[in-house]
Amino acid sequence: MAQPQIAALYFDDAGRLIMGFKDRSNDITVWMSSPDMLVACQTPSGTFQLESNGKCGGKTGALPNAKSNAGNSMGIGGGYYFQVNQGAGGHDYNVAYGLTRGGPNQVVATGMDNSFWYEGSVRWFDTTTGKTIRAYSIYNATASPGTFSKSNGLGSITSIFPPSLEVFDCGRVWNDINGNGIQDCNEPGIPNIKIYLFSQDNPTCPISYLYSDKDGRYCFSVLPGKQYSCSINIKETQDKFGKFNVSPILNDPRYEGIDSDGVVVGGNIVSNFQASLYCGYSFLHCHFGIYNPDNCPKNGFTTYGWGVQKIN
Ligand SMILES: [Ca+2]
Ligand SMILES: [Ca+2]
Ligand SMILES: [Ca+2]
Repeated sequence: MAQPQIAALYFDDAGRLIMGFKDRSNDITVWMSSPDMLVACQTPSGTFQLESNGKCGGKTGALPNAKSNAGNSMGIGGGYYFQVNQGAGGHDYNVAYGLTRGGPNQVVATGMDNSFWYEGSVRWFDTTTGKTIRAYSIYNATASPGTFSKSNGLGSITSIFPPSLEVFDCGRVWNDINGNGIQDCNEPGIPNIKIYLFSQDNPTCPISYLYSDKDGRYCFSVLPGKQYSCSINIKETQDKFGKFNVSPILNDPRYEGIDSDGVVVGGNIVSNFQASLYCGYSFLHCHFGIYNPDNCPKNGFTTYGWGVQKIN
């Protein structure tokens, strides 16, 4: 007696739920039973609706109004979204014991007898059309049905992706015209400022440095989770900008991506941080706001000044 199990689940690029079914009876009996693959699509209310007559989520797949090799109607509602059959003279269903992402808008499935009898195979499908893209034979065991040859001989399948993307910590040196410690929309970046990156293990010798671009921006490549400091040198910055005050640092999470991060340590403005644990770009740690105090007389801000007027 058939004992079907959901053996694999995969949400494809469009959010469809693709399910692979294997038959447990294949593991414990001497006859064979074919695997199956079905898809369910999300409805506007958020539930999933199983394919019917080869249609799912408004799309028609590969085998609407499908007929089995014996001439019978097959599939839920009389069809199949995916091209699960082997073709004339072959099996009506030959995937999927296991399945996973096989590329953009593709699912790859383990199955049997793709091109020959007694074969274990993998097969790719276009998830937007349900059609077979390509297939490979993994083994061919010329034995009778009910042996390993076509009885759950292949299990799950897993995608292998390249190593994670790099981690970058990006910042900006900007003219904080109103001295509030936030990058407001009218405040320009300052180009050509040298920014240093240190490991906190060795705060005397920079790992690298670079120069801010025309918009004051820069990005350091960093290792996930490692402790770093980014800094600008007061003298070097003064040579480019003239006298300046350093913007106040804020502790408001709403502004963490656009606030000023540096404090004065010796002759530098320094921000200590831990690099993100996740790949991609972080904008939280290396922003340096400076402003000309003559243009921005403000009461109440701490001034770190050197070569600057005292703000009263
Ligand atoms: Ca500002
Ligand atoms: Ca902050
Ligand atoms: Ca910040």
